[in-house]
Amino acid sequence: MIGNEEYNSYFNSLIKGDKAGCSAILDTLTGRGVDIVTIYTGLFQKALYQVGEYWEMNRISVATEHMATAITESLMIRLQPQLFSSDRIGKNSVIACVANEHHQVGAKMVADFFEMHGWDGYFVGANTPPLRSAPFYRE
Ligand code: B12
Repeated sequence: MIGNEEYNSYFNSLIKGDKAGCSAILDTLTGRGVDIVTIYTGLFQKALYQVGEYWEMNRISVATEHMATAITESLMIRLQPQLFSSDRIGKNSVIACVANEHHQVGAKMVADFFEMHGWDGYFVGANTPPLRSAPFYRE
């Protein structure tokens, strides 16, 4: 559970570019045992949706929106060790954003949810050309 006050404090830190402040709130949440799905959707996703609204209303610049996304991606990386703690179940998933799709945070979250459930989730990234155009790897 993430309280309103905690969320607001995170959001304000995020749009000010206060990485340390965001990181401290994340530490408080993980220390309290808040699960990754709640953190991803109830903190990171919620805040990025609000960033989108602020951008649409011209309350923040494109630069601020980029910065908020970069901070979010760095915080997601900090949670990676927890994602790999579950037993592997021998299944693979490949998650890619189609060509010209530059929004990659949501798709990366999906790949991370697979990891959490024991899959090997390969996240290929934004703006991926059709995979049929080349093999993954050729000897
Ligand atoms: C950050 C951002 C960007 C960044 C992305 C950088 C990055 N590293 O990803 C950049 C600067 C590239 C960008 C560009 C643009 N953006 Co933008 N962007 C955003 C913003 C603020 C956050 C996106 C995000 O990460 N959300 C958080 C994630 C976690 O949420 P999510 O993507 O919805 O993902 C969840 C679910 O949807 C689902 N999901 C997502 N993918 C998948 C895939 C599968 C397989 C499954 C099962 C589920 C799933 O699971 C996820 C986890 O719950 C949004 C605001 C918003 N409402 O999202 C605008 C937003 C999406 N952008 C918008 C726009 C207009 C643009 C641009 C056209 C702006 C422009 N004029 O250039 C370009 C388009 C670029 C392109 N060709 O793709 C609009 C889209 C409006 C619309 N209705 O289409 C939004 C909504 C902003 C707004 N309020 O107007 N953007």
